[in-house]
Parts: sequence; structure tokens; C-alpha cells
Amino acid sequence: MESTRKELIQLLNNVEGHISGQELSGQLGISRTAVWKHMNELKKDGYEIEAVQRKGYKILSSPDKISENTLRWGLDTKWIGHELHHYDQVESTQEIVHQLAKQGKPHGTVVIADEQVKGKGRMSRNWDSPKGKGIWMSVLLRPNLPPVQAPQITLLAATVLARMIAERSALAPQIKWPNDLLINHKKVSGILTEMQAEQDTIQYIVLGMGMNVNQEDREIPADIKYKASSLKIESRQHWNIQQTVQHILRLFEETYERFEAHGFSSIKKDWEHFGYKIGEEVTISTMKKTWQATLVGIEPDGALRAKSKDGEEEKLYSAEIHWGEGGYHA
Ligand code: BT5
Repeated sequence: MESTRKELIQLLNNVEGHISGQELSGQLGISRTAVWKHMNELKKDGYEIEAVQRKGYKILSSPDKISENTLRWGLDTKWIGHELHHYDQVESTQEIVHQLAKQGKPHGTVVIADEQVKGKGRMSRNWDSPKGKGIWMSVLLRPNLPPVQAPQITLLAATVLARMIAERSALAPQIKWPNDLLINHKKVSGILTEMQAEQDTIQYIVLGMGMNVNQEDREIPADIKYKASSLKIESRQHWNIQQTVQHILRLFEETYERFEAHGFSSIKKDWEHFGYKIGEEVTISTMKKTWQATLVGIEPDGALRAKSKDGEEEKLYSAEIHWGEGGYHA
């Protein structure tokens, strides 16, 4: 039943116009009455289906509530999301992908949930992931890279999320080092990269992406309101989560392939294009000193390059950046 439904959605998706009940029944090996019953089930799931006499059926739109089916519908990727798992509620999508990785699931496996009750940020921080309001997604990657290059994947993901927002709206997303995505100085998205490595090789990476999509202002927790926002709050419009996820996956695949073929330089360029306060002066503190410097870009190992007034450049791996007006500390 479940697999027939998936096949049916794929068939409907593969044609430009309508597809007849007869053809569907032939291809699926079920009766025309059974096809009709499946159509009714899809309608109950929230699909809008047009049925035209003598022409057949066509999906006009998929439901707002995401499911494995709606996410697969129209996803024209080569490898990302072919293995895809959707859950209504999980503790954290990261943990599920770790389990799937250990079971040998392939590069590009995606886990996505409507809600996370123990969403994770970096360094055991919490990630607020309310039901149906955002994209809470982890991707399994098996890159052929030495562990020192793993930060490049995180930088890559940040550029993908920024490009997606820029392509779908008039908003101006910015990437705040190391990996926050800001709109109007407020964080709308965060990335958590976890790696399983052995000496010189990465076994796998779990790339977690969290994006606040349709929260209203009052739905942002009070303690982070000053620094967090959502796409809806910033753009004043509702975003279709299914299409937004598919856009991310498509761009991710394309960018990842470009990275595999041509290396890090194009990612670096994109990152610096979206980089928050790149070319601007900020105050930097480490354990030893506090000084003013102009941010100049990023390094392939994920370090932030800063140039002080006397022209000396430094690579920062961990430092507190005082982002100044509108920003908050790293
Ligand atoms: C991050 O951590 O920004 C990484 C977030 C990764 C979340 C994804 S969702 C899918 C996958 N599954 C998971 O369990 N996690 C990943 P960090 O830079 O440490 O930021 C965390 C801090 O941001 C918190 O301490 C809060 O101050 C703030 N914060 C928490 N929830 C937020 C939200 N929804 N939007 C904006 N800021 C938030």
C-alpha cells in the first residue's frame, strides 16, 4: 500500500500534464478502482488533485504538512534525499542519522522532523525546534576527505542556506562566523556538524541544519528574542516548507559536486560574499588580548582571517568577536 502510493506519486510527478487512470492502473498493476481509491487517500493527505475526463489526473499542489511523499514529490536530485526519513517528533535528527550511518546507509541520506524535543546546538547547547515551524534536518555525508577538511562542509552548508534564502526572497542573508545565518542581524539558522573519523579518514559526517521558517514573533522563546528570528518574521510571508527543503537539497547537491570537482575556492568566494562584517572592523578578544581588526575572509580550515591596524594578519580558530551594533557576541 505504502509503496504503491510512493510509485503513484512518482508517476504523477514524472509527467508534464495529466496521466490517465488506465495508464496508472497498468503501470502500477492495480485496478482502476484501486487507483481511484489511492487518489482519494492522497486528497485526504492534503494533495490537491485535478481529475479531467478522458485526460486523467494531475497533482496541482502538495500539502503544507511535510511527509516522505511530499518531500519526494518533485525532488529531482541525483543522490541527496533518495534515502529519506520523515518523523513527526524526534529527540534530535542528529542521533537518528548517527544510527543510520552505523547501519551503513548511503551518502546523502536525509532525516527530517516536524519537531525536535531535544534539538542540539553546538557545545551541548539547546536548539529550539517547535512543531511544524521550521526545518530540522540532518544529512549523512561520506566525503572522501581528511578530517582536517571537515570544516569546509560546514562552510559549504552555510553558503547553500544563504543562497536558498537569497534566491527565494528579497531578504539579504548573512553568514556570521563560524556558522550562524543572520537576517537583519538576527539568527534564523544554525548548523551543527558532527564527525566520526579514524586517523586520516572521515568515516562519516552528520550535518545538522536548523532553520526557523514560519514562527511568528510570539513563538520565538523570550530569552533569545533579541537575537533570533524566522524567515516569516523577516519576510512577512508564509514559506512552504516542502519547497524550501527541496530547494536546499538541490542547491546542496549542486554545490557539493562543484566542491568535489573544483575544491574549496568557489565555496570560499560564496562564503565571503555572504560573510557578516567581512571588510568591516570589529573588536576581538582571546584569552591573551583584546584588539581591533578588520575581518578579511575565511581559510580552508574554517579559520577567520583578521587584519589588525598595523597590517598584521591573524587566523582565528576560537575567539570572542564583539560584533558591535545590532550583533551579539560569538
Ligand atoms: C547552532 O548551535 O546554531 C546549531 C543548531 C543546529 C540545529 C540542527 S536542527 C537539525 C539538527 N538536529 C539537532 O538536534 N541539531 C541540528 P549554536 O551556535 O550552539 O547555537 C545555539 C544557541 O542559539 C542557543 O544557545 C540559543 O542561544 C540560540 N538558539 C536556540 N534555538 C534557536 C533557534 N531556533 N533559533 C535561533 N537561535 C536559537
